[in-house]
Amino acid sequence: MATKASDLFVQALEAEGVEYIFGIPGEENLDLLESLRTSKIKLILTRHEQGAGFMASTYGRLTGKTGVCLATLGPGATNFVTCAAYAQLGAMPMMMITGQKPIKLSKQGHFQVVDIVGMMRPLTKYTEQIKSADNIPARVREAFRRAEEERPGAVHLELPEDIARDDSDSMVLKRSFHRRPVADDKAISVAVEAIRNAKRPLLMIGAGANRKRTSRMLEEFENKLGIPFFTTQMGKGVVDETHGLFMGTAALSDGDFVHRAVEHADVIINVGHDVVEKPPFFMRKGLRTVIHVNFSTAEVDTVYFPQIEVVGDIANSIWRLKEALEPQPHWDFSFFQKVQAAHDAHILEGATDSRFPLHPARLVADMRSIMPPDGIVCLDNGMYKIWFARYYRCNQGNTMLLDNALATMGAGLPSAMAAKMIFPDRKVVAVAGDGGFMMNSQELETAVRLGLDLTVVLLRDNAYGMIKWKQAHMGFANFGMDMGNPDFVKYAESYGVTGHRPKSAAEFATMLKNCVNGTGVHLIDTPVDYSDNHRVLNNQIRDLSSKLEP
Ligand SMILES: Cc1ncc(C[n+]2csc(CCOP(=O)(O)OP(=O)(O)O)c2C)c(N)n1
Repeated sequence: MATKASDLFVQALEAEGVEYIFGIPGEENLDLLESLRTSKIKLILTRHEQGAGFMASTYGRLTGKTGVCLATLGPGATNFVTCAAYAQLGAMPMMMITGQKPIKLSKQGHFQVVDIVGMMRPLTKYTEQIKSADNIPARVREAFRRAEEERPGAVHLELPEDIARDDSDSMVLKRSFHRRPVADDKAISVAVEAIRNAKRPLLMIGAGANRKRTSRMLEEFENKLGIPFFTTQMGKGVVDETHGLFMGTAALSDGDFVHRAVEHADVIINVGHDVVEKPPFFMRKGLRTVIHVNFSTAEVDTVYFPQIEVVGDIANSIWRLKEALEPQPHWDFSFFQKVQAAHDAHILEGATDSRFPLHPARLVADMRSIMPPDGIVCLDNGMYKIWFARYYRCNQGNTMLLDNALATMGAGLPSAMAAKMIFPDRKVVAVAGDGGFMMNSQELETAVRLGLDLTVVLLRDNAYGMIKWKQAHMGFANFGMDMGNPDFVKYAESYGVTGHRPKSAAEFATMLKNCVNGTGVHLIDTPVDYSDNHRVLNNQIRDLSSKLEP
């Protein structure tokens, strides 16, 4: 019996295991919406397509399954642009569904018509208009396959109104089971040889290692071999950062403690890094060997051209490297230990600073002591990201959701909402600046409507702080950075969110604890003191790290 195309589309989504669709429909999606109404899939209505796209991306990031979002044609679809880039650069499996005017015969000319498939081409792994109802099962299956396959990313399907209304005899295609290919034996033995012969090997963990199974393999590798490790921002938590071999997170462009260790290493085992995430500049011709351990070959760049590549499932590669290697008596980690001790002493500074407005290091220390090991902190994009990346120690992967790929503002709150929906039993906090928060603050209404237990920490400096810091660092006068703000407590309350405003650092810590352990949506509006940015993040680090001698 023939099936209506929009029903077939929804059945295909169900066959992929889709639980939620985040979005805002338009009239061109109404057939699809009607098919969704009677399906098992839950529609999560948001207040801006950007909120929906960020939520779908975070769903993909945290589950490894494609997060799905929906918008209408034209203006709805164009609002997805930033989210497409966010998922694509951040390697998050995410699918956008958009509507379109009838393609066979439209009475409305070009009203609201934009070439969305063309617009999505540079932003996605796969973008197609569905031109026939019969193609729906294959298009949907292919979109999911591409979104989830390493390296994961964004995909897009456009379902025109008239096609959605057609009938088809096609049948939904089931997901097929496959395993990732593993690295070649020769590549493993070349890498083993290089690591065995190294004098000062160092391990770097990047975003691509933040996958199921890889954490356990890396932890076993570390425990057996004792090679010091550091992470990129998006590799945080893959191995517990309270591990005795953790050297820190590369959060600044240069001059940090971690960079001194990198300069000193003769072999770097680079697990899951990709050039989208600003790496420490470790390529030095003839000075050290870089071993690229990843799902795919290295994208060649002026900052990255590894000499050895181990390409295949990362967890399997790490396991085989671990099995083939034994700790070597000639490995010398003494300088790394010096760097680690200096770094550890340095990041204690500020943790108990009682100044108010709040010192960022104190904020991070309080957050760490209040959040349980599996608690999730979702950062928007701003100055505090550097402080969190350097100072916050993650115990598990994906417990600090930050975006060091597109590095967009506006994703903190929607990401936290998706995290809470996926893990209702875990504590979730969003941290945002007054700039980034206001880019998607309307999603507070969605959070309240969904009945989420969530805390938003809003850092108020009445400025685009991070750029202000860079502007000052470049010796420019303060210009174009300062703005005013609404009364955030009243603003929160108008959404049904409980608003708080501390008057001291101690009060902030108590408030944060109560909010995290409470129910409902809470917003803590706290002023932040960024006056130490320059002293600590520029001068002090450079001073202290440059004094370290091998
Ligand atoms: C969508 C977007 N617009 C602009 C930028 C550039 N940018 C990066 S950080 C930043 C300032 C962020 O200000 P705020 O959210 O208030 O946080 P703060 O740095 O003050 O803590 C800006 C404008 C960006 N990354 N993303």
